[in-house]
Amino acid sequence: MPRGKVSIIGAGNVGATAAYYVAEKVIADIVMIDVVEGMTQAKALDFLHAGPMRRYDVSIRGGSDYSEIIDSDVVVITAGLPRKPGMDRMDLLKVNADIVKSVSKNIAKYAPNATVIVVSNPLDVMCHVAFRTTGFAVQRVLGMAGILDSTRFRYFVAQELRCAFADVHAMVLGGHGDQMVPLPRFTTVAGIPITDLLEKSVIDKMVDRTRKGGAEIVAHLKTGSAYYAPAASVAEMVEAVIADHKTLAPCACYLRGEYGIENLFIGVPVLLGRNGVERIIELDLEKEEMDQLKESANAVRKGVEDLDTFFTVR
Ligand code: TXD
Repeated sequence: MPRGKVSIIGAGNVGATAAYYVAEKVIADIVMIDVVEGMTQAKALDFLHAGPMRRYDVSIRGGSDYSEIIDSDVVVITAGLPRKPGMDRMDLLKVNADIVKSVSKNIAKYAPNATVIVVSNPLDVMCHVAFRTTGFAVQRVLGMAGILDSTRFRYFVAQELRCAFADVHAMVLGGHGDQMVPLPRFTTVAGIPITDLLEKSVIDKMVDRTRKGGAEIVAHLKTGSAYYAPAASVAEMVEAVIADHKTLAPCACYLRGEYGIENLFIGVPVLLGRNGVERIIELDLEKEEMDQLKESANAVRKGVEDLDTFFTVR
C-alpha cells in the first residue's frame, strides 16, 4: 500500500502519543508541528531511534514551519491549552478557538486537500472553528471523541463480563461532555446487545462511568488529562482515512438535518474512509435516546453561540 502523510499540530501528550501509534501502523509518514521550539525535532528523533526495534521505517519530522505539512492526507489538531487556575470555561474556549483558528488557516494554505481531525477541547465547538476557518467540505472536517468514549465503554463491558476486549463494540453519540449518549442497545458482545447480557442497574453504572471517564483520569493525574486512549483513538481514525477502511465509528461531524439536528457538529456513527466522512448512519433511536441526543446537542449549540458572541471566526 502506498504510504500516506499525516501531520499532527500540537505535539503534546495526545499529539506525540498519536504520532507514535501512527508510526507503529507503518501507514504514513509523519510531521509534528508545535510552537515549542526544538521539542518536535527531539521527539521525532527519539521515535526514529526506536524504529529499528519497533520495525517502523516511516519518515518522522518535527518543526514549527507549516510548509512541512504540504501534501498531507490527514492533519490532526491537538494544539491547545489546558484550563489554568482562574480561567473559566469561556476563557478556555476563547484561547483555544484562537489557537485552532490560526492552525486552521495554515492547514487551508498548505494542505488544502487534507482531511482534518480535530481533537482540541471543547471538541465540538473547536470543530466549528476548524470547519469555518478552513472552508473545507463538510466531509473533510471531523472531531475525535466518540471513538474514545466508546472504547472506554467497551473496556467497562469487557471487564464486567470477563470477555475478550475485541468482541465488544460500543456506540456513544452526542457531544464530548457530561451529556454524551452511551447507547446500551447498540453496544454488543459478538453481536449480542448487552441489554440481553447484563442487569439494567449494572449497565447504568457503566454508562455513568463512561460519561465520567475523562474526569476519573483527571482526578488521578491532578495535572493534565488522558492521552493514551485519546491518542489510540486518533490513530484509528487516521488509519481509517489513509487506508480507506470504511470504518463505522462515532465521530463528531457536521449534521444538516440528520437526527433532526441542523448545522451542528456532534457525535454520530459515520463511515470513515479516504474521503473523510463518507456516510452518516442514522440509527433508529427510541424516544428516550433521541431526547438525550437533543439535550446534548443543545449543550453544544450553547457553546457555539458563546463562540459566536465572543469571537468572529472569519
Ligand atoms: O476526546 C478528546 N477530543 C480529547 C481532547 C481527549 C484528550 C485531550 N483533549 C484535548 O486535546 C485537550 O483538552 C487539549 O485541548 C488537547 C491536547 O491535549 P494534550 O493533553 O495533548 O495537551 P498538551 O500536552 O498540553 O499539548 C498541547 C500542545 C502543547 O505541546 C503546546 O505547545 C501546543 O499544543 N500548542 C500549539 N501547537 C501549535 N500551534 C499552536 N498555536 C499551539 N498552542 C499550543
